[in-house]
Amino acid sequence: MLGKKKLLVGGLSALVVGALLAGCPPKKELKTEVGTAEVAQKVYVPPGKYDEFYAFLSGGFSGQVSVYGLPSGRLIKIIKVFSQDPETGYGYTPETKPMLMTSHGFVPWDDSHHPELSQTDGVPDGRWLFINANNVPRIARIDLSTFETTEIIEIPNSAGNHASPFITPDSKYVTAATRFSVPIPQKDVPISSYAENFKGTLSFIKANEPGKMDVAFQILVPGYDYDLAHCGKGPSYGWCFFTSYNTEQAYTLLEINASKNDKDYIAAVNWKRAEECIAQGKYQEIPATYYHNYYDEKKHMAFSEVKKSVKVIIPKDCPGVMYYLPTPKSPHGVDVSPDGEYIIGGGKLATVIPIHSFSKMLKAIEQKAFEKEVDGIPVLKYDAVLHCEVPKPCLGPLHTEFDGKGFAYTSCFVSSEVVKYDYKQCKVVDRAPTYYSIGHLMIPGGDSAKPWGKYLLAMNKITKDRYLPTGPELFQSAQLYDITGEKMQLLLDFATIGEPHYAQGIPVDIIMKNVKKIYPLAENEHPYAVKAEKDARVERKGNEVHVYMTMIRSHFVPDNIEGIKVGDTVYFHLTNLEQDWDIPHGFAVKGSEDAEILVMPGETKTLVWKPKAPGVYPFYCTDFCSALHQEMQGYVRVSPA
Ligand code: CUK
Ligand code: CUA
Repeated sequence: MLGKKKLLVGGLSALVVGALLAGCPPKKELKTEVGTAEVAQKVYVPPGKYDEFYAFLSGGFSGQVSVYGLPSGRLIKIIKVFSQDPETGYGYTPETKPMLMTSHGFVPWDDSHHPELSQTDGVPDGRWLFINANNVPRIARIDLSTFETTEIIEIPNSAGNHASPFITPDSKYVTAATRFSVPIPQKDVPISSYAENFKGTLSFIKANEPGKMDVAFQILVPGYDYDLAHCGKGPSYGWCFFTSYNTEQAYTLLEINASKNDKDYIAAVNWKRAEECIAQGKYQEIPATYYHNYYDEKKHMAFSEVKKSVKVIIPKDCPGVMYYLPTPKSPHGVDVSPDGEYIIGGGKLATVIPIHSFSKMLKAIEQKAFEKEVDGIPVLKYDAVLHCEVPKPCLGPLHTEFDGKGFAYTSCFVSSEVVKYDYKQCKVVDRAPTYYSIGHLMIPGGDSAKPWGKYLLAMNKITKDRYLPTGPELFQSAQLYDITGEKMQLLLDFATIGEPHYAQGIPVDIIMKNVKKIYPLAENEHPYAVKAEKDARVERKGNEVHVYMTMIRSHFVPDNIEGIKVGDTVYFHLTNLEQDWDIPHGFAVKGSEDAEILVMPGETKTLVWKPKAPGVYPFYCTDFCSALHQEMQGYVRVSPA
């Protein structure tokens, strides 16, 4: 069907594909499983009933996070993170604009790949969700009591923050790393001086105190490309693992030039050792400008602070801080089993799935089973750290999740399937096709110490014929599988927002018990809040006019505003006096160059407006809030300057 083989391998050179195809099992005919009443029942959530799991999917190039219920696949929320959102005013209002400040100025967009839930004792705890920005390296914290972004830290000395934000089991740190090696610190050099001038950094970001995210330290590493990460747990607590491809150090035509080496690396970083080196002063404090933005929930206002330097560890000054584990071949994902012992690499171009053993790694370090050293970083012997290679698993293995019952599930992009195997015995036990070309997969808790191994979500890169045609642009496709039986069973397709790379899932009760329903008006400390209609007013300060306005079903106070002149800047500060769940009011004024704003119960938000010509302009509530919503409106009169 679909000329599928051509479609899937189109991006790889014939040589590589030839090598890949040799030694792999014959691909079985892919066919859509026909829905049955039994399958339908497994995903049917009756009207008015809740799903079992929240699923948080990254928005990829939409820069946001989308929230779905599983197993229904119902979209229940879009969380605004790295992109402006005209629906609510996020990134437009003066209250939220500081969230998107960076050392490059105001950046209204990014590319978000990996959501990661906070953990306690290695188990997702539902307090926060972290997510990376790939383009301007940043990590955001989302507060899961409000589903709002409350903090964004920029990562200095980095480019392409991809191996991020993978978390330690106690939520002490989240990781960040350079996908693109660059001159560190940045300088103007020929690109051909890559080998000599380009470096990478692996960063550890303090994550366990809301409002206090910061770069704890960075490790300066050879100029490879660092792709993904996962941190150790249980016996491997204190370590994080990062895939490192392009050990060829190619800087042009990477498709060919970065695919030459038979093995690249997984970097094993001992962050406890790094902490010791920091405590002993074995680091360099180097100048670096980066932003930390945070949202004060009582002031309903974001603030930015600029940081000026960062602690950098040079591996040769801190022996034992990291090792390289040879790993075939251009590894993409790296995933750690729930018990913390097995480290699985997904070599995009590999014909096996290598599984490293953490205990063997420790032994190899003790016995100095080194193949060589790179910039003071020992490269361990492959055979000394390898638990096994899963033979002939699939084509193009990328990412792995676990079900907590001894099985690993790896996504395979090229052969477009999920392969299930016993990772201790290294034996494939099942495979299921995906439609089409899976990237990440997700099992709720599947990268934690305690997976809830009931469903598996495949996030596919190519949709093709899965939905009704919508012109050249198609949404991407997610597919839900039941993994409770011996064989995986496809249950459901649903469309996604942007390009979901990774996702996280968690039982709904863990989140639901903390969810807030309103912002208490009494606690509102916004400097322009008004808590009663009698305090609503208009104040002029030179060319600035501040309108302290209230909204409640179904009117604004004041609703007739005069005395505005062309050349003024008008600040409409709207406080929603409601204290009922799910009664937001909106505000839009004719001709505003900004978005509308949507104000939650008890919240204050500001719309800035610069009228350009005399006249009378209407404003209105944009959110249908009562039977008299259509009456919720007013006028502003603008006179000549
Ligand atoms: S990446 Cu997209 S499929 Cu950015 Cu984690 Cu692997
Ligand atoms: Cu308020 Cu519609």
